[in-house]
Amino acid sequence: MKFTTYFTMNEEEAAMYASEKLGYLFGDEFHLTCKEIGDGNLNYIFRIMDEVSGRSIIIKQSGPVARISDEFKLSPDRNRIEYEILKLEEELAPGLVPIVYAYDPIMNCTVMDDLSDHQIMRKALMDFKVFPKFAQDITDFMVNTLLLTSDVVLEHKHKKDLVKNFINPELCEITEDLVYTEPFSDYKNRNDVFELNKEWVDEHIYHSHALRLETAKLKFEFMNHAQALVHGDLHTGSIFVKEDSTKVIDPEFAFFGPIGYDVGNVIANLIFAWVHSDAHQQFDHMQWLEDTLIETVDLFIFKFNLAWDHNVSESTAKTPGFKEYYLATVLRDTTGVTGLELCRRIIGLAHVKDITSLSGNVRVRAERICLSGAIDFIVKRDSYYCGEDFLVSMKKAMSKFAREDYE
Ligand code: SR1
Ligand code: MG
Repeated sequence: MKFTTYFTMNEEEAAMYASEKLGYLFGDEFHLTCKEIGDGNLNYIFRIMDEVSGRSIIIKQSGPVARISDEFKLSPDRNRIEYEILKLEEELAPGLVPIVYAYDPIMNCTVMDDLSDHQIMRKALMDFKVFPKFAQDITDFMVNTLLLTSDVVLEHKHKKDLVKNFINPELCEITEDLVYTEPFSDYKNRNDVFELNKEWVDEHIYHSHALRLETAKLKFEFMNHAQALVHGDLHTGSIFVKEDSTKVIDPEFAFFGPIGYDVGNVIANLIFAWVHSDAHQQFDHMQWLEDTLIETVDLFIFKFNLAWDHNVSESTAKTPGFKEYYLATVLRDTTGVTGLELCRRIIGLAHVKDITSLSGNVRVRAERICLSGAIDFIVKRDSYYCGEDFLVSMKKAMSKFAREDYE
């Protein structure tokens, strides 16, 4: 087997692939075994273990269709994008992404560090764990990968070359449909609304003209604002954590889009963890999440300001007042995207376990809290200036749905 023609591998074939192509990563003698460990919506993740050295690596292979549904036919070029972005992100935000070793454009796979000493953040938060360095790390990651790939810092022709290289139409289309369009109209009939919330969603979401209008504006912002190289899917399932380490994975949705897309995704997914902890009445964990949410927004603003002053190279961007204007638009987009992500994970096709692990009226209440907060984030996105503003909205949303009424 020479792996000269593309096919989707099984465990045995992935082990053979590693023996044939990646032996140099293991030393003179090796005995490789393989397990497929992917639980995401799109790709196959093979963990290759060498029983001689104890070393392990990951091979991530893209198939021609998504795992979640073969309705999504996707270019395997997403694997190249992921490989190239992980290399760039390691330069911009060292230590915050896995190291990549190889990319194979025939088999459409990328080889990278095995992070099995870390845990997927969503799962860890659902087990009520806390990560004291998270807000510091994720804001370093976002400020460095986002501001430093924008026109504020990069030479414009270089930036436009990057825009060309990271054009990602098929994965952007998924986001345009699943995040910006379907949750507010269900025109493709793919939404998956929890039975007990169907009427509520119909009344408060599908029948809201204000929401339809504001999400249309946000969608065109996403499609037309090539502001910086965004990760494009920065939820807690794309983040590995352990107590003293954070690693951002899975940047296959990356493209040049609005900075707020990444920041809003992080905030929304902290909110999912928060309602999950609330549903389990884990009040200490909720408090940690509240502090982390506030710290994430406020540190992002603080570091963005510092990084701007330190790195701005564009002459007009140095005009007094421009930084404040620019940051205000980033916060406005962040707030809108927080609302979009909250809606689409509850109404749309792709859910999150923080919510789906709940049942009955407890889930009904958790969903309504998220959706009610989301409506404010989308419609009033101009009036959020700091972390506390986000928390105030979510607490207001929670106070509308008394726990006793949903038992
Ligand atoms: C068809 S892909 C569905 C979702 O999974 C990915 O992780 C992205 O979040 C996408 O929207
Ligand atoms: Mg992913």
